[in-house]
Amino acid sequence: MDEAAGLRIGELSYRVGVSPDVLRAWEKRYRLLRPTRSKGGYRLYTERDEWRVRLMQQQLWSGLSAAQAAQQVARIERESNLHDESIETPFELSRQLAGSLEAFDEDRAHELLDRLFGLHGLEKAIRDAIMPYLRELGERWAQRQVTIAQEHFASRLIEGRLLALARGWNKGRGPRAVLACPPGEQHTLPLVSFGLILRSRGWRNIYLGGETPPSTVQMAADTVAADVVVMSAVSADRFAPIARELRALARRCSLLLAGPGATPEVAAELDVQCLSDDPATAAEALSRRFVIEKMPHGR
Ligand code: B12
Repeated sequence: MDEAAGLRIGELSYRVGVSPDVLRAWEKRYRLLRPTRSKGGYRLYTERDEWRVRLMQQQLWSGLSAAQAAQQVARIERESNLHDESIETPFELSRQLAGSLEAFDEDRAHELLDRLFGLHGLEKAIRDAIMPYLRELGERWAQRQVTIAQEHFASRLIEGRLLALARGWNKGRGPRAVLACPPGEQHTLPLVSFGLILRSRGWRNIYLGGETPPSTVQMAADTVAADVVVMSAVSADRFAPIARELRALARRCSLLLAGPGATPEVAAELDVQCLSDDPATAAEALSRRFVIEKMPHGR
């Protein structure tokens, strides 16, 4: 992690979806952040500070009080003995994770996921370790190098971890996203990952999961006055049979399709926008389109 101080409070606040007031309070009460000062007296934060805030958020979402969460952050930082040269990269951790999951070693897999999230934060963990690992798992499954049992064990364990982080992701004041997969689609992991990154940027999620008919997605979107509805699928075949309903949905709300099934042909045919990036990049790009609140460059 880069230790050079550079982020002003407004930028840090934007990146993590936590208001400047709360960041200052965490600094004062828990010494969570250790900004230096610019010549003009502005607080300057490092990427390590950003990492601490993201970790703090994860602890809060798992139900801890702010004081307990800050203690956890300090403990993880101490135990991890954070030196850039000594920590494993997301790639290295994903290799070890693959080994433990294929050996059905649940405890070790959880330890490695703790380490991955703790050391690298949610966004890097998802983009640089979990997504590449899942892709490779699929390839190895297709080549019969891993069994269905191993693939199911691995994906269920990761799903459990991601959904545990999702607790309370509907709270707050940010824009609202309704997240669902169309009928026939059970591949929910990238959608949950996308929701988690949106959450880390202050969004609220209403998660409907796999196999959800568009009519009911519409009902949820109307009920919560959703800012966007995101539906993802691995194959365009999942969108084709419900084309009429999707067009109707797109007329009533801001519908975005995602995943390998959201091809340019599908976008053109349905006249709907598609998210073509990976979940972390797509969530970041989408949240940049929604300014949660004007954040002054406070001191
Ligand atoms: C885990 C997994 C499962 C789990 C899913 C658990 C869960 N809760 O999600 C289970 C066991 C249920 C499952 C079942 C099946 N699976 Co499966 N599965 C996978 C695996 C290994 C990972 C899926 C995943 O999370 N992908 C996420 C990333 C890794 O996928 P990606 O393609 O790289 O996506 C990139 C972008 O498209 C984008 N993206 C993708 N989705 C989204 C969503 C959003 C919102 C955004 C913004 C971006 C985005 O970001 C990614 C990273 O850059 C994949 C392998 C793979 N390559 O995906 C197979 C895979 C998707 N499965 C496959 C198959 C064939 C099946 C089954 C038919 C197997 C069977 N015979 O039962 C069933 C079908 C279930 C159904 N009806 O949907 C095939 C799909 C082939 C196809 N194109 O149709 C794959 C590709 C495996 C393979 N190599 O053949 N599977």
